[in-house]
Amino acid sequence: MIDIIEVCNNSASAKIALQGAHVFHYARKDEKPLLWLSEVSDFKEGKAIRGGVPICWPAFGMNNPNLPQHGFARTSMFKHVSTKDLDANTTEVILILKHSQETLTLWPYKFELELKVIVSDKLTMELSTKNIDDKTFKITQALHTYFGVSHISDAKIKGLDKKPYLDALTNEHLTQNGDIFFEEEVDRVYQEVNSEILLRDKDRTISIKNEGSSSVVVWNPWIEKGKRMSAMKDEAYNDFVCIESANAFEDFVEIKPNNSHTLKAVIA
Ligand code: TA6
Repeated sequence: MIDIIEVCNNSASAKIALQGAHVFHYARKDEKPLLWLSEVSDFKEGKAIRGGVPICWPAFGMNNPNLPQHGFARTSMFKHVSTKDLDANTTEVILILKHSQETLTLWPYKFELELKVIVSDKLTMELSTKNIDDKTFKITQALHTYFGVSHISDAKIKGLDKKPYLDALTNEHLTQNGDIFFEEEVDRVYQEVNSEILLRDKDRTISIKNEGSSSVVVWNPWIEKGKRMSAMKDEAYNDFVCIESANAFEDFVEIKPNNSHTLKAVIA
């Protein structure tokens, strides 16, 4: 089993696995969870939890062929640094991952990766990368958030109109026209994103605001890919949409020695 940190305050509850500093539950008081979690997700060491907010780091996708898909952070054991009630409605949790012999073998740079989670009537996640090496390194990354929806046919995404995107299914570079609906597999990396995104569901609207990032990934596996995904029931594609706060592809981040970069997502 993986150690878990549980947070419950007057505003909301949350659960964070030490493995991957993986926020896998967040629900505001008297509301249904805002994050989707697979019913058949593993909570076994070395296996990424399916759902919640996997941390893709130090590479998004297969940007670095020497690393596993989406990097090694989501299957690495973070250390719990602190949990602090800032007030009756707000709790701050900090977790950290530092380089090790194992990570240096995969990725030859010394780093500190800190996740700060602030649980209130909003879910704030700040992923900070500090370069403690003597050479500059480049990362791509994402907070790969799985949002629960009432039904995929009810879901639509506003705020990416006119944004350029890479269609990962066809490798085409296109421009978004209007809202995003889901009637087939969608796997797109949007660039030049600098404003609020809204996920409209039947009975609620979720707001996503990012800082330190100008790329956003939108993904739903639909039927065929959904059947091929690990730790995911065949019908589960109906229940979630991934809207990922990212530094992906050309939105990569170069960090000099003793410098840091923070990717921040505020979900409300
Ligand atoms: O972010 C979208 C994506 O890259 C999809 O192509 C799909 O592979 C998804 O991530 C899940 O990847 P995972 O490694 O978690 O199975």
